[in-house]
Amino acid sequence: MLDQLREGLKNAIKKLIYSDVVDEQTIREFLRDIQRTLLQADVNVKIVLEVTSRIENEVLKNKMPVGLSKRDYIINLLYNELVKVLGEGEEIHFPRNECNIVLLVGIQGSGKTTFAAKLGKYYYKEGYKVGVICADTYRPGAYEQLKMLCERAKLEFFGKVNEKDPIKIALEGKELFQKRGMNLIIIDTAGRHKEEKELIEEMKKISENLNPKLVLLVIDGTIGQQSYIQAKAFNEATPVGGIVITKLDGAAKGGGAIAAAASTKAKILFLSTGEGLDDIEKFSPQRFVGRLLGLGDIKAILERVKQAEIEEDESKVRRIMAGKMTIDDLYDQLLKLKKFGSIRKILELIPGAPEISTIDLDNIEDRLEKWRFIIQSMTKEERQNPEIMNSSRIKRIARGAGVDEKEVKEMLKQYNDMKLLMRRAKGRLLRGMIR
Ligand SMILES: Nc1nc2c(ncn2[C@@H]2O[C@H](COP(=O)(O)OP(=O)(O)OP(=O)(O)O)[C@@H](O)[C@H]2O)c(=O)[nH]1
Ligand SMILES: [Mg+2]
Repeated sequence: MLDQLREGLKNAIKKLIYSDVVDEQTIREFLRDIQRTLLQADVNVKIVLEVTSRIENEVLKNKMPVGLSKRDYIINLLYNELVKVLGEGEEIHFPRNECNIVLLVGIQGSGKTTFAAKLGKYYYKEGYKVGVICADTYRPGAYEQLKMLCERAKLEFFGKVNEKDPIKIALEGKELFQKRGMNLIIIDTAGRHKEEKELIEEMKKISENLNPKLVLLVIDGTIGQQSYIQAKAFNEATPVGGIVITKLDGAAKGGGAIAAAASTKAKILFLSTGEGLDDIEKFSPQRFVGRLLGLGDIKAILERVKQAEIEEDESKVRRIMAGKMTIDDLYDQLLKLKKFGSIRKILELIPGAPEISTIDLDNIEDRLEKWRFIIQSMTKEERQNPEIMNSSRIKRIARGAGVDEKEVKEMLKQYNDMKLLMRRAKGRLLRGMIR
């Protein structure tokens, strides 16, 4: 389901995972990818911008938790934001000793009638005594359709072919089912009317007269943008307690789901994923977003990436040993020091490298944090060719990083020492490797 949205999100994530460095530019690009994907999936612009700007603020302003890679951190933020939009609220509960009334509303063709039977069957299997009422007096054939579905689902059904007042039918049905000791009554309503305004007005009246425990707004998952407006209109007439998204099996873009949930603050409670009576599932935002982001796949990707990083590391080490080291390489190696011990390993490879003592490997962790800011304040060109560094550049970088110029110089010295060391060791090292 929601193939396009899922593909888009997955591709954005993949790109992030496979990018060389996760810098501000990578992050902005990632957020743009996410925006494009959500917009293509018909998520409302306002919501898209809210989601991405919250992620951006978190990533760019907050300090990242230790022990988490930036990539994981960002993916995690995206996951949390999407879950938040889809709503985390309390579960619905129908007390068994009460007569719970559920009113289904929504525009024509959204899937109300089908869902009435599905929902009935769902709770029937949970041991509820379920009665279903057809209060759609507008659509020809609505009565027959629901009656047939209820027969298939083995549910009690009530309706009146010749009665034109839906409130009368609903009240009569309610009374009958109450007498029979039902503890769940599901009311199907009309979806078409001369005008949407009249439809909404009718829903309001039914709701006032029946006093339902829950008003469920049924939304077609394939309609996109409109669902935002629709959900709002229904919600203003009769406060929607929950949302059902249907037709998620087909070409649904899914953005409607996200939009509708966000516009009413009502929780999505059920998904409908096919025409069969058992194609219904209880909605869990965590599971839904997990599926959208393909979290299973992502874990595998992360594993593969780790492997790729090790391999890439080896080629980098070779480059460094050839004396072609950039500031990025230096920083990368220092970062990996904790994980792989690369630098130490390289140094150990060098027979009797007396220069080791000039590189202070001890307080490296404290300084790394500062260096991160310094390196982030450097331009790409400066990182690739630190030779171009001069005092005005150093001044600018120090200001940008919020450190003393001394520290910038110190980092550059460290870089030069390291590079020199590598160059000097190159001949010996290569001979050593050949041996
Ligand atoms: N593929 C798919 N089709 C569905 C789903 N739910 C409903 N449908 C189909 O959508 C069409 C409309 O469904 P109904 O249940 O009649 O919709 P409704 O909201 O009652 O429509 P009105 O009574 O006209 O307002 C029917 O052909 C259903 O079989 C679903 O989850 N997946
Ligand atoms: Mg119907």
